[in-house]
Amino acid sequence: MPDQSYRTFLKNLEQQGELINFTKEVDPAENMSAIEWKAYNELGKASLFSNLKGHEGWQATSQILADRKKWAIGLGVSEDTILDEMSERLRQSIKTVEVDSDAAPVQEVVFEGDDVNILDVPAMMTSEEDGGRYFASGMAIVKDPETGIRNMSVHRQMILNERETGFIMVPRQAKRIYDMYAAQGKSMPVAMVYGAHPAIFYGSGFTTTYGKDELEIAGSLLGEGVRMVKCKTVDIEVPAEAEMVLEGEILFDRQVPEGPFGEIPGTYAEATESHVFRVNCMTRRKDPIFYAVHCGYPTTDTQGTMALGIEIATKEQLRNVEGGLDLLDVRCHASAGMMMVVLKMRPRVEGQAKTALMAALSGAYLHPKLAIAVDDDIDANDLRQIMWSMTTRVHAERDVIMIPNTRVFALDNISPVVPGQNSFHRIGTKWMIDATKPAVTQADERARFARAMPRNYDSVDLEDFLP
Ligand SMILES: Cc1cc2nc3c(=O)[nH]c(=O)nc-3n(C[C@H](O)[C@H](O)[C@H](O)COP(=O)(O)O)c2cc1C
Ligand SMILES: [Mn+2]
Repeated sequence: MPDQSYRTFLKNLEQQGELINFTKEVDPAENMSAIEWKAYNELGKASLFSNLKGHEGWQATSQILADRKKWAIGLGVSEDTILDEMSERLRQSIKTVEVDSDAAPVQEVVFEGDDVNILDVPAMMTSEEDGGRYFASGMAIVKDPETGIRNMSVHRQMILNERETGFIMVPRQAKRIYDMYAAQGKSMPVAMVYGAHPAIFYGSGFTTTYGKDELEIAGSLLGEGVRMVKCKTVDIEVPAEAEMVLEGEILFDRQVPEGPFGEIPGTYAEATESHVFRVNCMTRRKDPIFYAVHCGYPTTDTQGTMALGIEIATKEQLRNVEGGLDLLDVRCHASAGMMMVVLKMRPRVEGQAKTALMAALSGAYLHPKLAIAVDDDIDANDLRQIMWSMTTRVHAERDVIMIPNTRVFALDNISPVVPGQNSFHRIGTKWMIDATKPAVTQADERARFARAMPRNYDSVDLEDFLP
């Protein structure tokens, strides 16, 4: 029976030297964010904090899924083949299974009503201008009131008081379901799940067609059904091996001021009005580990998670273009705040890179607005090589193309908000850069665009000569 817990994944990260266990006292309201951000961006490591000021009995983690290496550990796949391996698994769909409460560690401890106090949870003050402490790792499980079909997605929550948080819904599937409840004058029942297996977190951040249960997507990544347990106070099931669940509702009749918040592009979402999540019950493990997702300036888990979703969806999207391309890699760079995607490809004919780029800008996700195609001799994960291609292989007049007045990512501050709409509807310019060499028509000219690499680059091993 494969493990479905969050904590075993953390152990695996630690065993593989990917995680730092911080034992000195850290304060989630003051310095935890800077520590975990630096631990990842300067040392490449995930963080576990076990000495948290004011949060006795809790541990917290951050930056555990910020790159492909950590995702590969989480999903038990090889980093080199992760996109294809995941696409393959995602073609299946594995139903959840239900277990009893006593087989569900997430219900070891239960607090109901006024005994609930979410201020106990070691949520961070993340970015400098944030409006408060946030939960950013909560996976909302809700049900379509007509069909009962589940939806699971991640939503940021500014902590308001012991039993309430904000709840931000970009107009996607959870919002569509909320609108159905609200139209009947009802609040939307919801179970918020924190700290689950990476396959489950991946499912929550992944965009597919409406009506597809993200928990079955998680099952396909796990290779078995996610074990679920019935909630205590709402008619919703939750992953039994999670760390914490907050059961409650999104109120239909109240909005509150929320934000600002450092968001996925690395800029702030302005203070706005937010829906309200009211907690009626908290269940958790007896020794809970909180997943303190860092959302803000890259690189963080937020970009790392969405990147992997965008990469896989883009690869799928390109599958049918011109009957199949020689596509070698797809990279959605965290450093560009999810808004840039790089295609590494071998164009077979002139113009093919541009066809691919158009498709890459019209996929399941709105985030990418800049798409760049590079050749097979370029590492699509290396920004230096990408920049080099953009100067030596791009004749801008011919190879840079802009498509104005297109719909772009809701949080892309540089793109104007559609007049009369809320700030999540933006119109911007998508652009593409064909940084591949001129293709076969000029085969005799290819040497002109080759990388002038050092003599015997491949056979010389620096190690042999180091003092
Ligand atoms: C860490 C993290 C935080 C997120 N925060 C939000 C949020 O506050 N609001 C939102 O609408 N989407 C947020 N998302 C994106 C959604 O989870 C994602 O788009 C998801 O696929 C939507 O689910 P759906 O396809 O069922 O609508 C977040 C994603 C991640 C990984
Ligand atoms: Mn969905």
